[in-house]
Amino acid sequence: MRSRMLLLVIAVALTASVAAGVPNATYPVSTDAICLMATAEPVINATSYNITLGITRDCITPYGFTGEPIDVTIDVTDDNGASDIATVELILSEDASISADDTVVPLTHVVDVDATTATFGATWIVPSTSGLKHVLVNATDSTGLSATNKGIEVGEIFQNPLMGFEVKDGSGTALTTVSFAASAPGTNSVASDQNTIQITNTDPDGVGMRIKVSVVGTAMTSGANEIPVSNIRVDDTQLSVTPTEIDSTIDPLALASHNFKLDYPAGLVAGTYQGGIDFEVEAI
Ligand SMILES: [Ca+2]
Ligand SMILES: [Ca+2]
Repeated sequence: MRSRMLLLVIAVALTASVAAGVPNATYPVSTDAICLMATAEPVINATSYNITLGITRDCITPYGFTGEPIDVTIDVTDDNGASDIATVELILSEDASISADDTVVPLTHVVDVDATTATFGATWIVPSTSGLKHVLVNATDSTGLSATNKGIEVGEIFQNPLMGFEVKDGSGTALTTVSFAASAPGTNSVASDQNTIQITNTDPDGVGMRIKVSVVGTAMTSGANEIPVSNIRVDDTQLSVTPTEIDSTIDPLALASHNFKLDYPAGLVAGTYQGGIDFEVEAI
């Protein structure tokens, strides 16, 4: 103890001797402080929730089909610092509360927003199950504290919604046949007896699904004779043996009207000609 005191005195004496002979002197002293912050729970910033469908679609409820990716991000704040946030999870639940049968999607750190907030995200692949899922969020920090608003619902996702449509004839009966009035060879633009054909997008799950409609046709044959498929038109679009789009968009619960027409080829042999048409409907 005595020797340490002695060393101190020598040190001060040396400092004083360096300052001697100059008009200004600096005497450095270090500072320190410990800021004690109470342990704080994470807070989920529900309004920051963002969902991006792998296949962009207009919709009321975000939806996807099996195998499609859906990207989600959300911000979480912790007053102990963004690095104190330990886990962030998306919980997909049939009801509005967290339970054992829910699907848990771990989110990973994407970027720090500021000292206390970070963005977390994941790409989730739509599984083969169907139905509406509530999207809940949970977060914990390094001390195991759960978010103050653990389980908050930030949105909904519909997995594999039903696509629904009706094809009816002009009198509102389900369409089974498209027939054309008996005509002489070379008669063009013979309207179908079933016009105007009506296609309704029924959107059974109410997700706001829009649909696109294409038609595939076959030649109409009578024995060895045929009317080429390209002689059939929907509105002004010639059909073919591959899908031909006849309606690029039918809004949910909307009805679209289309007219089938046939050009009887010149020189066609008399007979009853039969073929087939498939309506192909796709969610867009
Ligand atoms: Ca904390
Ligand atoms: Ca649940």
